[in-house]
Amino acid sequence: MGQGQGDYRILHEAALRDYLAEQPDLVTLLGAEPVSWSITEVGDGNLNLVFIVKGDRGGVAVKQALPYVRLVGESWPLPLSRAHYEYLSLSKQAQLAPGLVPALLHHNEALALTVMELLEPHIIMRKGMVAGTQYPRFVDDITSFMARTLFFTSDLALSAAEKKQGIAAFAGNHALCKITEDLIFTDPYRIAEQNRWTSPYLDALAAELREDMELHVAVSRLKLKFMASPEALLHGDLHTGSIMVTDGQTRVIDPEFAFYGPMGFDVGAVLANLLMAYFASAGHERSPGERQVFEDWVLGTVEQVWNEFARKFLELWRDEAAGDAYPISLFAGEKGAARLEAERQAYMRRLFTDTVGFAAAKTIRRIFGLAHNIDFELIEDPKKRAFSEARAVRLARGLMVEAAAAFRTIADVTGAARKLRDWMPELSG
Ligand code: SR1
Ligand code: MG
Repeated sequence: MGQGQGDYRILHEAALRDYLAEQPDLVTLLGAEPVSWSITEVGDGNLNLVFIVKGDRGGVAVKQALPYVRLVGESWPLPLSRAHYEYLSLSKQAQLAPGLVPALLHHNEALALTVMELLEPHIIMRKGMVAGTQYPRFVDDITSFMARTLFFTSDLALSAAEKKQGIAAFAGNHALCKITEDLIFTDPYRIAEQNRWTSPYLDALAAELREDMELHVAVSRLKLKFMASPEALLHGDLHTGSIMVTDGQTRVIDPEFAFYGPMGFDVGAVLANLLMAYFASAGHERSPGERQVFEDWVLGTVEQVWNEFARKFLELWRDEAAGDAYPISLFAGEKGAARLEAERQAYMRRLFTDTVGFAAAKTIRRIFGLAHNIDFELIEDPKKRAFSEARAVRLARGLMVEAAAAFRTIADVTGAARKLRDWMPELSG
């Protein structure tokens, strides 16, 4: 901390060892023999370097932002400041949702480097779900994380001044927002160099999406909401690759896309990634019985995530509303209390509609955009993969275009997903 700008350099193994050896607290944690520490680069995300460092006393995870998008290379520069926003949001999340994010051990602003608790034996949830694993703590933990981080950074909990300071603190993270604006809300619906899909099987579907004006209107409304609705501090990239799990623990990682945006973007990200795991399940090696059990668990989880999130969010609103929105003096007496409660229910209906729309956008981008996910990518047979993807797209189109009219409850969403389980789309090629 307190380092000057311009001191940035990429720390590969030897330089990282030397750097960590100069941090007394980390040496105490790892063990006094830096030369014996094992250092392994394990980053499999799209943007950064991630190292696991282990000594004879303990281990840490080290994340360093690269000055470019790792997935693409140096031709796509990206500000190092994202490490600052990640550190800032992790600190806030630790305060609001204790025990649900990794502990922060060290941060160097100039090196865009953060040292965190090593999460072991946790694995990336997406990998576990590809293997068909169920996570019993997930619903309770992720709904606490979302309800608390979203509620306590919103106008329902904060004064107008505090809220605006929060918005200002994250406003500089616009390069990361721009990635989302382009890769999620724009490119999949037009010809873009970086798009890809399971060709030739989805060629016709990709072309249909580019001509589908109802869809273009719906996704543009969502894009506007994303850009112009600073409701709360979002994680900003809350997919199952940003969640690490064991049977008994859940930790949310990687909030470098954090900014003040619409709450439904985070909740929709979680639901989308569960729904994609559901559709991908048909393409993975598992017996019919195992498949059924896993898919039932996933759809049950989709329902519980929304229901529990809504319950916890409303409970916070009823018990801990200290913000400048909905002044209590305007809702005095029994009549006022009843009217405010009706308004809370209306607020949640709007949030549900946003959530459903954002879930759809998050799904379509993983099938036609630049960054795909292993749920589908690890289905080796491209035709099987295309069937799973086409089913997910069919649901997503309905969710996006008919969000308010046809999907009023979470059971409407899971019911539609269930109906598409064995649907055989016509594929190109
Ligand atoms: C160029 S970055 C591509 C994607 O990786 C991140 O995980 C975000 O989802 C982003 O959209
Ligand atoms: Mg990430």
